[in-house]
Amino acid sequence: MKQADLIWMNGEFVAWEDAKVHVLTHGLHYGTGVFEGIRCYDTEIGPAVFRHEDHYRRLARSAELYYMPMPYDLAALRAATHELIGRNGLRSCYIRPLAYRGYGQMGLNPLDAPVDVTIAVWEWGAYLGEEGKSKGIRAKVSSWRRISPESLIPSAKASGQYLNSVLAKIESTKAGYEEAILLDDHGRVCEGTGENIFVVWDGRIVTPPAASSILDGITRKSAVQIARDLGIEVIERDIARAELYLADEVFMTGTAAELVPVREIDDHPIGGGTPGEITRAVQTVFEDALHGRDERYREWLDPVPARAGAKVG
Ligand code: PPE
Repeated sequence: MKQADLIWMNGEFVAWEDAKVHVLTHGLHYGTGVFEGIRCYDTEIGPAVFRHEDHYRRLARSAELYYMPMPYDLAALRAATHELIGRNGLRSCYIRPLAYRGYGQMGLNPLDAPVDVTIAVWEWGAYLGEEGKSKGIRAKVSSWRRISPESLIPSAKASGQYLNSVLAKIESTKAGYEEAILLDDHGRVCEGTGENIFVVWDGRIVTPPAASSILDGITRKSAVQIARDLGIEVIERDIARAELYLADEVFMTGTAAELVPVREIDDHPIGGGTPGEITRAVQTVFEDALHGRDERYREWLDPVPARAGAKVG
């Protein structure tokens, strides 16, 4: 990975190489952490964070679901992120806030362990490759099922929950695919390992409902709004596995991945095996929105204040 200079840890800016934790950190053993993935873009109005507050609101909800009191509020985390981007001298970056049960208490009851909060930023290019974004990726339906709401909380972005995604990712990578698609216990399509999924038939976009076993992605919400603004109908309903293979178009969305067309699933070419018209239309407006080129979506951008932009040290 590409290193930056400073990482924010519990209110302090520390050197990248000094941002360390004790080996008996609770979250390291039991996955008791919640996190976010956010991106800052070099936009027409300067460096700006995409849907900044929405991400920190989701972090707070994930923390609440795991009984984790957040020692910093949204305003403090937002300001810390701005300052961190500025002090690292970055114009565009990925932002990774993490709140986790720290050192001091072992055993499964985390309630007496401290809650530590860190924010890291670094330059992270196209998550599924530049070619994936332009030509589309190949995906495989995973043999691993998406975590169910009967045993975990699909809508929470919690560290331990990602073991499920990690298994699916390893399986699809070893099989030679760029991404996995996970189904739920009933065989309904859920999402990728780190992306939501959209399917197009007959000019309409279909995506699994927010209350299904998915992470209710912020990019997902953005894509839905953009599609509707383009006059494209978007329906939230369950999707069967076989429907994927017969789709005209499929695409995935996520902060890290952005909007990526899917050109093949389980060796079935999707549409003509190249990104379709609707995917392209939504992707183009989405990229414009991210970079501040579309006035309609300016409210999604939170500019990094100029004073935070001065590289210190
Ligand atoms: N589903 C999952 C399981 C998921 O992890 C993500 C984000 C999404 C959907 C899309 O959500 P949103 O980013 O709000 O549109 N995955 C994050 C972590 C990726 C990683 O490798 O780490 C991300 O994209 O930042």
